[in-house]
Amino acid sequence: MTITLPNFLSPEPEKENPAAPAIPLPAEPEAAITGATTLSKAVTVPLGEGEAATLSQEAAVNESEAAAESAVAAEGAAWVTRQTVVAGSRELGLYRGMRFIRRFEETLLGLFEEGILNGTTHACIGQEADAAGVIEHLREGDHIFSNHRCHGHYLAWTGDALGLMAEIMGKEAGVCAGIGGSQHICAEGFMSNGVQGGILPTAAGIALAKKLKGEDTISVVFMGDGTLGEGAVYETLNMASLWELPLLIVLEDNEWAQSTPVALNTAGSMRARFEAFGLPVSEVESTDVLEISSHAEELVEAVRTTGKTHVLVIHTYRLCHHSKSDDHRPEEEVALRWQTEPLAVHRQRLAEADWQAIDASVEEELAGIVAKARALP
Ligand SMILES: Cc1ncc(C[n+]2csc(CCOP(=O)(O)OP(=O)(O)O)c2C)c(N)n1
Ligand SMILES: [Mg+2]
Repeated sequence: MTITLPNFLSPEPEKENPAAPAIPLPAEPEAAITGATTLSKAVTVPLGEGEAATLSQEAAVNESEAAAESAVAAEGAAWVTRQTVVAGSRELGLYRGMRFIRRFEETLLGLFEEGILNGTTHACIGQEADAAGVIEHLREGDHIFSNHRCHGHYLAWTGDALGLMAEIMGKEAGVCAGIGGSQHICAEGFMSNGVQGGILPTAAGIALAKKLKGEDTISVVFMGDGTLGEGAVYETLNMASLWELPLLIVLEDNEWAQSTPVALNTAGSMRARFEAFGLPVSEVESTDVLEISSHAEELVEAVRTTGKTHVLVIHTYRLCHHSKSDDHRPEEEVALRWQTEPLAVHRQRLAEADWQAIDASVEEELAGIVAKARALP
């Protein structure tokens, strides 16, 4: 079996024909499968059938498409954001992105029970707003590094749900030919690894490469609270600060590291650990995608313009078990946190008919993806 992985470092920016109004969407992964859904490239996703009551769908979609193109053209920017716009609305787009991640993972857990997945899997149920809120500010040429809990980050970045599903099923058409599984994904601008802390030096290395190449792209790494216990993290913080690397560290503090609560695992202040290395820290305790997004927007911009490392600490909560059936947390604690789960929080600002239409369209799309992935050799 020949495995060809995508070139991890983006190619040199296109220099020919600078006048062309090019909007360079990311290249399709080499093992691309037709039908893969794009969730969060700069695209518009129409709502499913039946929602026309509240939105003039086609008009809105056309409007948002035109707006996205003209904004890019007006700035002359050779990039677009990863923001998904559904029926002309960023807020609906964010909801769809999070809903898709949620249902993708719930579906995965069901498939795991069937015994048709390769290896293990860790869901980010409850943390979808982190992926959606941060990644909407990233753009072509940036690089994302993730960990064992990477599906949300991957889907928000690439939208390649079929590639990921096939990968976790161990199919050759998967994004890494079926050998990376749930935790070890390598795609254009994306890498995840299950070795706790191991991705931080890698993310810093890519940030250094960007700096040396004089790019204005950034490297973003997602890590968990329990990973603050890894020594490689602190070596990375030291170098990132000394060398002024264009790196955004996103710490998703979900209060638990597998079976250990943060209070038994992490002494002192998380913020102070980063500040000890002279790194600016922004902290948010929220499951509201818009609140997280506004912090992320500021920090992404700060990293991009100063070229220096910044840290975003998001205090959140994991609503599922650590992996498949391992949960050591008090039931009352988990039940309380379901009351502020990100989809419910964001739904409050949406019209019911709109989010219901999105839910229906996500179900339809996911069913198609699962069917296609099952049928793959
Ligand atoms: C070096 C290393 N040690 C142990 C593990 C096993 N392990 C996988 S996830 C995990 C807990 C991670 O906790 P945290 O960083 O808080 O991330 P979360 O699972 O909460 O998202 C552990 C101990 C590992 N993957 N790598
Ligand atoms: Mg944790």
